[in-house]
Amino acid sequence: MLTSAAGISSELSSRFASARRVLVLTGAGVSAESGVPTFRGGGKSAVWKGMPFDVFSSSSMLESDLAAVWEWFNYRRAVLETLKPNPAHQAIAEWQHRCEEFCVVTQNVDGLHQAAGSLDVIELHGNVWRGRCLECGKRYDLRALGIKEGVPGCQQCSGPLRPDVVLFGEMLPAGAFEKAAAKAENCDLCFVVGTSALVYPAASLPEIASAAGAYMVEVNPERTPLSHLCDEVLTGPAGEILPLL
Ligand code: BV8
Ligand code: ZN
Repeated sequence: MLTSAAGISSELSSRFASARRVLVLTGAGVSAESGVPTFRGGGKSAVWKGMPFDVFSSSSMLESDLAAVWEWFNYRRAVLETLKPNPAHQAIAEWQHRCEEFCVVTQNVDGLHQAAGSLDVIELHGNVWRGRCLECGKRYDLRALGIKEGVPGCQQCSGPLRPDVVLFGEMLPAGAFEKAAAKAENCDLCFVVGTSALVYPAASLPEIASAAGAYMVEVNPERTPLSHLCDEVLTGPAGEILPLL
């Protein structure tokens, strides 16, 4: 396993040039340089109103206090409103034109990969800019809805809306994980960028890619439980490292 600081090995350069099927798995770290706070890492864990973020991002909180979950996600969208993709998102968006088959699978809900131009992004955990009716399932673009306080109502059936995001204890969107796992099983080269690799089932995707024989590259300032699986660990910020490729 090669560990290089910001340098790109000749091995990786030639593999990147010849790879036919490339998979990029991202977590909150890919958005860190856009100013989006990560959930973990650097010895800290995100907190909201004095409680760990995953208390508010949970199915039990949704059931017990939907308005509190809306308050938490309204805050998140307000933070994201002014933030832009960073060079890491831009590099990944540019790569898709260089490979025969290319797929971005993200745990992030911020929509920044799409904003940078990435196509067909698999969003394992949903998207903070979408709402969904708990009664009829109708989806809404929350940018268009202009949410204020409290729980927004469905324009179709007046049922309560929820953020269209996968909370802890909830299933992933139907088919999303299966589609991502199939990509992991078939890729030649797999980048794992900016994830602490603690949340499942997303964190099992690099394991699938590695078991299927992909060349594994991790990009993260810190080591993670995946680092030992990787052929190369590029230690540093994604916004500086990915454009080097
Ligand atoms: C499921 C959306 C099964 C919400 C998220 C007990 C009760 C309930 C569930 C569980 C439980 N125990 C285990 C579970 C399963 C649970 C889980 O895995 N928990 C873990 C924490 C133990 N998983 C689930 O609940 C999943 N569902 O299992 O359902 C099921 C089966 C049957 C029936 C019903 C259900 C659902 C998980 C999805 C949860 N939703 N997000 C929201 O955003 O608020 S997960 C949340 O964590 C975010 O989406 C985030 O993306 C994700 C993972 O975090 P990371 O992306 O890795 O980010 P993190 O901050 O952790 O790390 C950042 C990394 O970046 C660090 O390594 C840092 O070093 C690095 N970095 C920093 N700067 C940079 C950088 N890297 C590069 N460049 C930089 N500049
Ligand atoms: Zn409805």
